[in-house]
Amino acid sequence: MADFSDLTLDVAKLRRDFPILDREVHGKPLIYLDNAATSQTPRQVIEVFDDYYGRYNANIHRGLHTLSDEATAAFEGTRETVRAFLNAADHREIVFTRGTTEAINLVANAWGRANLKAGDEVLISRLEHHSNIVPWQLLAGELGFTIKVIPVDERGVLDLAAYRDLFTERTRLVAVNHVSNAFGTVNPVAEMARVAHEHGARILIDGAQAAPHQAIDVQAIDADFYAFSGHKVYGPTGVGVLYGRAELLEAMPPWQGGGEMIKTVSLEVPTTFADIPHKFEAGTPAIAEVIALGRALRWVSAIGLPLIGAWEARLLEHATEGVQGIEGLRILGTAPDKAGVLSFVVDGAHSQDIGLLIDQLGVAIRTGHHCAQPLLSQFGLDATCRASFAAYNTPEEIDVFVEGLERVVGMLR
Ligand code: 7TS
Repeated sequence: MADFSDLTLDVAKLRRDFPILDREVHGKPLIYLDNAATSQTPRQVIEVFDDYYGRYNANIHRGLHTLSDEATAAFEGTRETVRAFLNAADHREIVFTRGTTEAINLVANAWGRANLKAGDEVLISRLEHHSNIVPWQLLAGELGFTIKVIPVDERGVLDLAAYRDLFTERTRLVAVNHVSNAFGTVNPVAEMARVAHEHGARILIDGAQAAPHQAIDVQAIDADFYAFSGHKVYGPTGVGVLYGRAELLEAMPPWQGGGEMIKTVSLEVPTTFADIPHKFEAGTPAIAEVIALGRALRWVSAIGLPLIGAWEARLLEHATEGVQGIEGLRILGTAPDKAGVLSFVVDGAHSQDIGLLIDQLGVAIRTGHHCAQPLLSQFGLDATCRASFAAYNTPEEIDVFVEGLERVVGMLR
């Protein structure tokens, strides 16, 4: 069994922050191992909604009354929290979106339309989530640029030599995830950024699976764009972040038009736009969700991402050891640098059946293609089972999961 004794995480105390962990599923204590899809929410974050709607619900930036001032201060205060969380140089580089998906679509539509044309090349990887594939395909269909794909090896590791060879003088953008949601591979994004910049290309990093597990430093990575979602980092759904280098955001045209994103609107002379980041935040945003995201990031930072990452790595080690004894089980994704994701298939047992049966034991795992069909197809698969870990998971929960999996597989094979 993996040794947890050197880690100072007080997991019993931390679990008391999560009301949902007290519930039962099918009469069994919930064991929640679908954190890569959505992590659970601590009460400190849930309380933000009561506080906001009970005390200072008002539209922001339109002020001149106390409630609006308070809401605006809390909303804009979160921008500084996010700036610090990503170690961005300037809070104006933080744009609030609905999530990672919307952040990538924003870059595709605003930066992409202004900077990509027929004959240009965009590099993505075979590890991508559909949300970092389809926006580029949609735009390529319109603008006529080419999408080239960085290959992965049998471990789920990107082939960096092939990556370097894919660059030509027409390469404009690399769009790649920091951590793969399907296999857990951690990609060397700082090195990839260095290569991209050497070739005069920009790099967008999908950090949806990285932000919950490791400290992010967009300046150290030298990222041009970095995206993540609130609901995977102990925050609410409906909110996410696009980090963009200030000079790029400033040069980009707006994507969506509406209130909040303008300086002046005229029917006679051209409308002028707000400064960054507000130029990219048309309409009333998810105010309570943004403020709650800030609370979630402070909750995470108080525990510390290095400790959370180390804890999850130990859980992964423990789970990997545990499932290896199960006959017919094959782990997908064996990269040396891996986040807390355990993807597997079992010969003779359908992934969906495993997921349904283990749910009867109170264990929530994910089954399916994980929105990474191109990756799974390389392995001749259309689905895997995936257990993914968070700070509140325990070695005892992993033991229940492994024993349950043994039973379920025994029933199915
Ligand atoms: N990128 C990655 C790497 C992801 O894992 C996900 C969501 C997204 C983008 C999209 O994030 P959203 O918040 O905009 O939806 N991944 C998963 C998953 O693995 N299972 O459910 C959602």
